[in-house]
Order: sequence, then structure tokens, then C-alpha cells
Amino acid sequence: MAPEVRAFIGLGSNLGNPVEHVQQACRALAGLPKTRLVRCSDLYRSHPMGPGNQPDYINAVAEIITRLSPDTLLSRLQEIEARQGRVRDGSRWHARTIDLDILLYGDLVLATENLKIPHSGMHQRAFVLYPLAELDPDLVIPGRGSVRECLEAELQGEIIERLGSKHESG
Ligand code: ROI
Repeated sequence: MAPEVRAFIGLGSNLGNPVEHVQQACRALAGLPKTRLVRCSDLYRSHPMGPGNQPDYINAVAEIITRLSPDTLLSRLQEIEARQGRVRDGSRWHARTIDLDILLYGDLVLATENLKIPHSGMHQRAFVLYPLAELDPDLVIPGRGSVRECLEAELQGEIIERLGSKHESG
């Protein structure tokens, strides 16, 4: 049997009811085959990173233990995105009902056409680092140091709001 691997999934939404989308996706992660949801971070609101005019994002990070390979996990995440109404228009920066990214997969470093692990730019993004630090500040991003070190090094002036308990699923 394939080994168990600790992986972290980034969740983001800025269309429809983003809080609901992120919570729904977190529940869907709990239902993945060969996978256990350890926990999901609180939800965080931030302005969109990147060009264009689009609504604020709600982001979170989920910790899972999985026996799915990175490729299979990616396919399963894309199925969840499709079920939640994500339309891929080919552009990298468009608004989305739900975006699920493999941030980390054990200590794997991988770069193929389809998949890059660790996820590109994650070590510089407040909307990834804050929820990740909540789960495990000592977690090492291969090639980048710990989450705590990345937070101290990279982020100046990015505004991110941690949502209160009224937004937590339960
Ligand atoms: N900006 C924020 N704040 N959160 C995201 O999840 C997010 N995702 C994206 C882009 C468009 C880069 N900007 C984002 O894909």
C-alpha cells in the first residue's frame, strides 16, 4: 500500500458566498478516498493579489493525511472544484467559486507541467502563510525555511483579516 503522507491544501474563493464555498470544500476534503482530514484553519479575508478588479478572497488551509499520489490528489481536488461550479477559463487571475491547491505534500519537491510542489509563491503569500502558521508554524517549506521564518521575512503591509468564530463550520 502507498505510504501515508501529510499534505496541506490551500482553499480560496471570491465568488458567490465565499465562506460557504470554503467550508463546503473542507467537508469535501474529509470525504476523499484514502484520506483523512486532520483539520482546517480558520478563515481569512484578504484583498485579491494580482491584476484586475475582483472581490476580496476568503482563504483557509487544510491539513490532510493521504495515501493518494500527488497526481491523483490533484485530480480529486479538480473534481471538487468542478462540483462546486468552478469554471476554468484558462486565465490565471480570474475570480473563482473555489480554488484548491496542493501547497505541500510531505517534503516532496516536484515540478511537472501540471503540478508544482511546493505551490508557487506560497512562501510569500499572507493568505497562505497565516492559516498555515495557525496549523504548524514550524512546518518547513522545502527550500524556503519554516512557515514562521517566511512570515517574518516576506510580508510587509499585506492586509489580512482572520474571521471570527461565527464563520467557522461545525
Ligand atoms: N488573492 C487572494 N487574496 N487569495 C487567493 O486565494 C488568490 N488566488 C489567486 C489570485 C488571483 C492570485 N489572487 C488571490 O489565484
